[in-house]
Amino acid sequence: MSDQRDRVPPGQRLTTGFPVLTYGPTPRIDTSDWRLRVFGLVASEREWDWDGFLALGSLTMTADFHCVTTWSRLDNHWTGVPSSRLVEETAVSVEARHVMVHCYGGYTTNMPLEQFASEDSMFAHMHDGRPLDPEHGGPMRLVVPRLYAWKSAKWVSGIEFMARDRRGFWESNGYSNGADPWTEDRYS
Ligand SMILES: Nc1nc2c(c(=O)[nH]1)N[C@H]1C(S)=C(S)[C@@H](COP(=O)(O)O)O[C@H]1N2
Ligand SMILES: [Mo]
Repeated sequence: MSDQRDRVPPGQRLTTGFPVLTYGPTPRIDTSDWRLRVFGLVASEREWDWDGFLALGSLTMTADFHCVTTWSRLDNHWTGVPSSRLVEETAVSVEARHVMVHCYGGYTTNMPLEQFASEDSMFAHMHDGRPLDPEHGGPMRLVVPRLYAWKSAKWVSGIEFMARDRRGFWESNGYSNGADPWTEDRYS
């Protein structure tokens, strides 16, 4: 196992708690009402319901979580569907290079398709062995451990594939577009 210090990006401090960072109210979505819509540069739009989406295959990954406000939480156990599975199941146009993630409540965040589909990126419905609390994005959130946590969209409702980049909520309100914690790409 690598030294814990090697896993804390510059300017970050460790927390063992799990702070809640939300802009605006917490949406409450029952799993029976939950839908995930896939649209944009795809051969045909698609919508998954809860059971259909989980049938893509759930697994548990361990990942660190770095918030731009300087707290990091190591060794989170996330259970859910790898983002790469969604990409495999979708006829994505070869022109698609970027993704916009849409959420219940209106939050958005953007990232390159490559980051979205990276091997440690996933749709998580459990954290540390328990169903994800609404405050932390339950019933389903995105987790993109390689980027600052504002890219880990809570209450995810849609994935839009795009040829050109567009900025999401925080990316249009002072945070960086790239969000690499290792280069401290925090603000723009
Ligand atoms: N929909 C939505 N997703 C969101 C946010 C938000 O306000 N709305 N906040 C982001 C930010 S800034 C961070 S640090 C993480 C925090 O996740 P947590 O509240 O589970 O710790 O969620 C991200 N995802
Ligand atoms: Mo954050």
